[in-house]
Amino acid sequence: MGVIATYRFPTHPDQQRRAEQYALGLTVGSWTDIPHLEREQLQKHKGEVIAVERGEEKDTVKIYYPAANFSPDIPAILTTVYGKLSFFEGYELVDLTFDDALLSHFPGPRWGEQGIRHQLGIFDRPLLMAIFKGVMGRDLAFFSAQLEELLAGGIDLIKDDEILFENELTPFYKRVTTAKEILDRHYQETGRRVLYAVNLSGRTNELQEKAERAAEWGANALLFNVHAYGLDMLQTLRENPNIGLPIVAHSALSGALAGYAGSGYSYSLLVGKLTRLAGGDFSLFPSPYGNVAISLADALAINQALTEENIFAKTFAVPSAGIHPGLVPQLVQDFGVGNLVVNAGGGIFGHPDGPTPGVQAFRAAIEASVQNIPLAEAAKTSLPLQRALQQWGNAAAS
Ligand code: 1AE
Repeated sequence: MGVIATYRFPTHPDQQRRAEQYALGLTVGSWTDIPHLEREQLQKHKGEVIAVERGEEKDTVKIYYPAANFSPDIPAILTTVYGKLSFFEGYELVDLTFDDALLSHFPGPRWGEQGIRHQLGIFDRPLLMAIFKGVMGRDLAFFSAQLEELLAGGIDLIKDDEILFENELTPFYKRVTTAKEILDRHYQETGRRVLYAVNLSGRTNELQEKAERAAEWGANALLFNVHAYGLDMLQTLRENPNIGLPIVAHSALSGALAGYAGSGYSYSLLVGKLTRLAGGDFSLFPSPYGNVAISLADALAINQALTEENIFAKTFAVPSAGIHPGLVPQLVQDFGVGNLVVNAGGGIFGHPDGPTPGVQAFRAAIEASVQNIPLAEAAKTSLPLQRALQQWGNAAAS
């Protein structure tokens, strides 16, 4: 039982020997010989170089770490495989391969793509999520009015902005109970369930208690800034049966860990594979098209890690930032229909006629994209879409 870490190391003429030194140094070895250590006893702890592939700019190195070296949790595994190497310039950790025994220690999403679709009763199209914008400094009446407008347009999910924290005007528990009342009434009137992900924030030691209370008070989803707290905290929330809510894992701060070419983690490992393994039902990350962007290759690699077949449910991909209706065909082309959440803040609240037409424009763009109908064609029968395309353009046509 163990884990194989795949790295990209700066090229070196004798990479094999160097990698072997690292494999030993990161497991049983030290910077100097320690003669009294019993080598035989340490055999089962020894790291092993599995492969070295020479490249032009970087060499790919795979090292196997026996599970005897760590407890089966993300902090122990990451510290083992990358703790020291993370200080070396140009040393990237691109992937981790867990064997089945180790994988079984992790929960994966509680709900996942299928569980969420069953909750919402939507099976044949990407979901549409709105981000509350402009709530900071506003009160609950404003929050409620915004929520009503989104519901009137036909939204599927709504999340807090990740920068909305505990505050006097819209306190956490009041957001939960206010939203519950409105969403329950919406369900009674329309038969449509809608999820609202409230931002679970505060000190780490308060989070479980706060999330349990939120569930009791009627919250139906959580937003969580995973990388401000750590992946293990996401796992803790996921595993707590008294919480049991879908979790929208926001990738804020992951740019500092994965965003700089040539160093750190890969996005696919951090925001893809590990976020899924730890229990994110949704993984929200920058799309390749907007104002806060990552490369298309990175975004597709995240999506691959969220959806590839393994023992876990799939995690929804939520490529975000600067998304407007004119980008929907591109999103569907790149991420597919089944596992995609189209997510927008400004692209809904900045619609020239307001948030209700803002949502309607997206719904029309999603319907058209699923049926392969050009947006310009769909806009002939949807004024909200027509107005959105005038405002932000039609990426497919440019
Ligand atoms: C990648 C982060 C995107 C995000 O959190 C956010 O709030 C986006 O807002 P809009 O859609 O760009 O207005």
